[in-house]
Amino acid sequence: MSPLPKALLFDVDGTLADTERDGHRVAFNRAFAEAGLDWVWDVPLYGELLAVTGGKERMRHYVARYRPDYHPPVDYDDLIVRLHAAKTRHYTALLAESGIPLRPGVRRLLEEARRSGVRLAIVTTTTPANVSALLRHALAPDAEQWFDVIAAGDVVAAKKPAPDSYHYVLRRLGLSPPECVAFEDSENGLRAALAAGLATVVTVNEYTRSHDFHGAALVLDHLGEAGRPCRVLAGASLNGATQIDLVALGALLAGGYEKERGESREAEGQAAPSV
Ligand code: XBP
Ligand code: MG
Repeated sequence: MSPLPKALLFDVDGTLADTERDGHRVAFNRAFAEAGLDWVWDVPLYGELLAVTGGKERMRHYVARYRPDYHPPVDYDDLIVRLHAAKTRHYTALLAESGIPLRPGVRRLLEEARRSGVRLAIVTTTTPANVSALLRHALAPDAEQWFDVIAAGDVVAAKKPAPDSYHYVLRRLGLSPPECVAFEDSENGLRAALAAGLATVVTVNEYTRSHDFHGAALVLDHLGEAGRPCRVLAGASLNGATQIDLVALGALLAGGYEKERGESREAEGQAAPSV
């Protein structure tokens, strides 16, 4: 059997839980309404806005790209900060009230990793308070302690698709890329993880299904759990397995992934190694 990975690095929004459409988007709209702004982010528009990571950056992008009619006030920078703080308040309240469940297989894999001594980390562009709220409400009251490192929000200046947050986490863990597996749901996230040299498993969602996931070790509908088999959309064959576990991830790392990934950059569409 191949050695198990030493750590699993998880993105949050879209990967641990489907938080964007019914969580972040709703919270942004509540913050805008509260501030008396006529900014309304419907479901399709929000899909376009997700191209920009980070809530503050996303609001600025919306104004620049979609609202030529809006004349920013002199204290525009402060306004963005205030709106973002209000949005965080609404988002965390929403998680506490209605909750957003973890995606299939997430709890199973996290629990398996803990039992097996495989370390866990979070690598996200979302605000730290949002991560705490999601972990507490969807996973367990003490779930923040499950993770050795939580890199969130402005911990690095350059957000995904820059690899900086992954570099930060690898440094803090004291591990090298071939010892770890990253989990992402979006093209921006995948680019960040690949640029840090990490084997990456992508679980798509409604917003990211049509993204370009070239270079991913595996692209799945979800991680799979009992009674809910996962489906491989691209990449390694699972040889009949119906869920991603540590043995499958160890095999993925041992399968000459680095070599294959280098080659696959030249040969568009090349299959990743067989798990
Ligand atoms: C998702 C994001 C975040 C959230 C909003 O990041 O891009 O910006 O949509 O969060 P990831 P904030 O998938 O890497 O977790 O408003 O707190 O920035
Ligand atoms: Mg994501």
